[in-house]
Amino acid sequence: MTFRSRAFSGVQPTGNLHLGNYLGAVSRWVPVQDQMETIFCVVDLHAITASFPDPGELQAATREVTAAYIAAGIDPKKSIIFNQSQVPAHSELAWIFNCVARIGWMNRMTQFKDKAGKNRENASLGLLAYPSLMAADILAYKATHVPVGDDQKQHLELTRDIAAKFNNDFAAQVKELGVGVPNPTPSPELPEELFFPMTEPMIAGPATRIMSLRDGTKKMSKSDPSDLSRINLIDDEDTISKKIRKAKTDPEALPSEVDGLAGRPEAGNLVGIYAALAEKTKDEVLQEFGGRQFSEFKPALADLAVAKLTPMTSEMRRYKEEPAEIDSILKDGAERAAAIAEPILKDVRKIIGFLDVR
Ligand code: AQP
Repeated sequence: MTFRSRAFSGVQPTGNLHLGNYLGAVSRWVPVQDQMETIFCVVDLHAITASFPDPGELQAATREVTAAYIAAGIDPKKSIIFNQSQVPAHSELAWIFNCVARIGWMNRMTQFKDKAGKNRENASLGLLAYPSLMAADILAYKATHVPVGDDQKQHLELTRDIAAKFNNDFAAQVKELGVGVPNPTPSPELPEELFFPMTEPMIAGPATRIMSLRDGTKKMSKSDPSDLSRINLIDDEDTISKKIRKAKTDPEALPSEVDGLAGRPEAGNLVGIYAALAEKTKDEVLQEFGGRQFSEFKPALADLAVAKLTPMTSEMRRYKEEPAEIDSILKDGAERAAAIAEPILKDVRKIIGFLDVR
């Protein structure tokens, strides 16, 4: 017996989805649907860790992110699509993982440091425990693969640390109950049988970290106060073109080889965006545009972005008029997700020794 190949990923329903979320995550999920079982979650429990959004806005954003998944090519028949709060296994396993993970591990997370800022004492406990909930999201399904952007690398390493500690701490019970799987890559650090897989990140391609259009050293992000820093998936043609026209650049022409992008973060970012949208490598893009000025490259990038993104935007607008359709997709997804997670949680309770009297 081996772990079944299964991918899990998600996006928070906080504000508008942007080009970084699309290129770094959602667009890359589409081909995975044909490679393995896929579960895509709208992670609303994560969306309350920084602060509680307005309830109506949280609901609207949950439907909007779901619409974006479908408009981007996630097929609700092939993939499970649901919102996290509807499957209690996430919260239950997260609590157990809070007791597996060490405070020191959490304190080292750079995303926590960034988001908590100087006022760490005042950040919610949920923000500190965010990576433990993320580990639960993945391992409640024993997911073997997680397609995400580069910024999630450290959280995925922590997921593996939690899985490794659980597998080691409970190795005897796992063996006794017969709920383990032979470790596919035997190592002295892990027992022969694993309960949780050692999940592999899927972080690849030219757009694993899309940067702000205003500052090539900062990640494109929903929480950047400047709307000009990002392209939102709901932006119309004119707005997309305007944002690309106004994007920060340098005075040099584009180089003919990727090495020439070193020390030019804004140029590197725009070439990366072009490459990802055109499904080409950065080298191929520079073969075409090397030696040309931004005054020529930016209009070509704007045309490409408009051609790629606006059909999706219209589809998202259509779904906005059909909230019942979205809700029924989420309901079906939550039932299918719970059917996978619940037996896994049942085993976890047995392994730990929670008395089952039901
Ligand atoms: N700039 C980015 N480039 C590539 N991938 C990105 N992702 C986010 N930003 C970029 C990927 O999108 C997925 C979901 O992200 P999330 O919604 O969980 O939240 P986030 O990473 O916190 O997104 P933001 O925009 O940066 O939100 P704020 O501003 O609230 O922090 C993940 O796979 C992520 O890698």
